[in-house]
Amino acid sequence: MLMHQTMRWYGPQDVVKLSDIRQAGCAGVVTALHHIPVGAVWTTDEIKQRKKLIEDAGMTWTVVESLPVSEDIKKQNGQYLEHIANYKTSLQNLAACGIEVVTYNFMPILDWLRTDIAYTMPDGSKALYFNRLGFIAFDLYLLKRPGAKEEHSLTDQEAAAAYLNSLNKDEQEQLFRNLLLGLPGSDEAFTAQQVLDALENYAGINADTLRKHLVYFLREVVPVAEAAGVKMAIHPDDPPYPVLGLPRIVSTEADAAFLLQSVDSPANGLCFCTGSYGARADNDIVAMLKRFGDRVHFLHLRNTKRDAEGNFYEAAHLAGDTDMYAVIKEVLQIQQRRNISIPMRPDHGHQMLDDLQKKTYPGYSAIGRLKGLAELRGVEYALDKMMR
Ligand code: DNO
Repeated sequence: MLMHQTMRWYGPQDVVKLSDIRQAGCAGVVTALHHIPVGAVWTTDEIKQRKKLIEDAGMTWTVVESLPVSEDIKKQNGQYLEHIANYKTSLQNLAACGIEVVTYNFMPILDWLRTDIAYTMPDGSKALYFNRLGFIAFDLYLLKRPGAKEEHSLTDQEAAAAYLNSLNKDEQEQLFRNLLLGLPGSDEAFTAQQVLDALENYAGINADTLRKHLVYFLREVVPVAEAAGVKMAIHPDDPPYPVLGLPRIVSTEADAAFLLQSVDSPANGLCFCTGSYGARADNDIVAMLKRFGDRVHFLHLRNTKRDAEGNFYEAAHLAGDTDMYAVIKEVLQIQQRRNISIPMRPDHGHQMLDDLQKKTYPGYSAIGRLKGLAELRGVEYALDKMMR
C-alpha cells in the first residue's frame, strides 16, 4: 500500500494551481479556509464550496491544514470557550463533508520561523534557512524584546551584534521581514509592536501552563472528533525549541508521548513533520515513527541539514540529516500493519527553474515540491516492491 500523495494548496489565489498539483501526480489536496477568521466556525457551505473546486479538478480534499487554534485558546483567556465550541462545530461540519484529517498547531503567536527565505544553494536554487545568530540579532537588536538580553549568553550577544553589523541596511530589513512573516497562508506580516504586545500577553505562561491549556483543549475537542470520525494531527514546533521567550511544547519525542497519552484516543494524533522534528539532533526520527506509528495521521516529508552552530537549511528531500529511505521504509511497515494509506505531502521545496521568477509562498513553489514528491515517490515505489 502506497502513501496517499497530496500537496498543499493555499486556495484560489495561490499561484500554484490545482491543475499543477494534479499534474504533479497528487490524488489529494491539503488546504484551509484561510479567509475565515481564526476562532470562527467553518460552515458546511464554505467547506462544500472549497471541496467542489478540488473535486472539479479531479482530486479530493483529504486533509485540512490548518484548522487554526486561536491565541485565546492557547492562553485560555478572552473568548476561548466560544472558540472551543466553534472548533467543535467546525470539526463536525468537516466530518459531515467527508474530510477526516485535521492539522493544527499549538505554537504561541508565531508559526514557523526562518531568517532567510531565499538562501542560495550552490546550484542557484533557493532554500529556506535558519541562522541562529541572525535570529538572536533580530531578538536583541531589531525587535528589541524586553528581557531578551538575560536569555542569551554574552558570547552570543557579541557574536549576534557582529553578525548584524556584517549586514547592510537592506539585508537587516530583510531579516526583520522574514521573521515577521509568521503566518503561512497570509501575506500580512506582523509589525514589531504587534509582536511585542502579543509577547507581553504571554508573560506568565510557561511551558507547564501552555501544556495544561493544550490538554484542556484536547479533552474538549478530541471526543467530538472521535465521535465524528475525524483524526486530529498536531504539527510540531518549527524550529523545535522555545523562541523569543515563548514556550514551545511539541518539539521532542517526550512532548509527543505526553500529549498522546494525555488524551489516549486514536483521534488524538500527530502530523509527523520530519523537517521540524529533524531540526533537533536529539530527535531520532525513525525511532519516533516506530513508537508513534499508530497515531500518525499525516506526514510532512522534508529534510534539514544542521551545522554545529545551530543553523539549518532545508536540504533536498533525499539529502539532509534525516534518512528518508529509513523513514519511508518505516512508513510502509506502519501502513501495512494498520492497513491504511497515510496522507503525505512533500513539505517545502527549493525555488528553482521557472519558479525563480514567481512570487509563491515561501517554501511552496510548484517545481521544487514536484521534484521532492517525485524523489520520495521513487523511493517508496522501489521499497514497496522490495518489501513484498
Ligand atoms: C509550514 C507548515 C506549518 C503548518 C502549521 C500547522 O510550512 O508546515 O505552517 O502548516 O504549523 O498548523
